[in-house]
Amino acid sequence: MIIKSAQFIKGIVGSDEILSQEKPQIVFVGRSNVGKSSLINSLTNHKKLVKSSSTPGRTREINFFSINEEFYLVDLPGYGYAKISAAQAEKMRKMILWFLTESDAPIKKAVLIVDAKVGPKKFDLEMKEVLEKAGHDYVVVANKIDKLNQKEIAKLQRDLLQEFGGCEIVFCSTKTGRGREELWSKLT
Ligand SMILES: Nc1nc2c(ncn2[C@@H]2O[C@H](COP(=O)(O)OP(=O)(O)O)[C@@H](O)[C@H]2O)c(=O)[nH]1
Ligand SMILES: [Mg+2]
Repeated sequence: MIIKSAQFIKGIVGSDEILSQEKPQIVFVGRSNVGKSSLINSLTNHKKLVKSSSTPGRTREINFFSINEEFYLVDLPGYGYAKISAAQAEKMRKMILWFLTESDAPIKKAVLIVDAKVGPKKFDLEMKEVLEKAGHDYVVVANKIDKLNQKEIAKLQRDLLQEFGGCEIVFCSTKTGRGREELWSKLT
C-alpha cells in the first residue's frame, strides 16, 4: 500500500455529514489500549497521525483519517478505559453500537483488534456478534504479538480459533511491523 497522504479530518460523536459521503470506511474496533491508534499510525507510516491513549481526550470520539483522499480509516472510541466512569463507558459502548449498526456509514471493512497478550475478552466477542449481525466484513487482528513466545503464540492460536473460527486472523506488532502488509492486503 502506497500512502500518498494521510490526514486527520474530524472527530464526531453522532450524526454528521461525513457519514453520507460515499468514500469507503475501514473501521478499527477494540478495547482501550489494544493498540488501535498505534496500528493506524503503523499502517500509514505516521508516528503521530493518531495520538496514543496517554492523551485520552480524542479517544472519546469517532475519528476520521483520510488516506490518499480515497478512503477513511476510522478510529472508534476505546472501550474499557480505566479512568472513566461506568456511565461514560456505557455511553461509549452505545456510540460504538450506533455507528456500527444504525449510522449507515459506508463501512467497507472492520478491523477487530484483540490484545495478543490478554486474549479475547467479552467485549471482543460482543463486537464479533455485532459485526456479523450488521453484515460487516471484518478481519481479526491479534496485536502486540511481539510480547508472546512460541508457546504463548500456539495457545493464542487455539483460543482465537475457538472464538473466531472461520474468520480472517492476522498477527500484528506495531513495534516490529509484523503483519502490516498482510493486513493491508486484506483491507484493500
Ligand atoms: N509491545 C507492544 N506494545 C504496543 C503495540 N501496539 C501498541 N502498543 C502499546 O500499547 C499502548 C496502547 O496503544 P494505543 O495505540 O494508544 O492503544 P489504543 O487505546 O487502542 O488506541 C501504548 O503504550 C503502545 O505503545 C505492539 O504491537 N506491541
Ligand atoms: Mg487510541
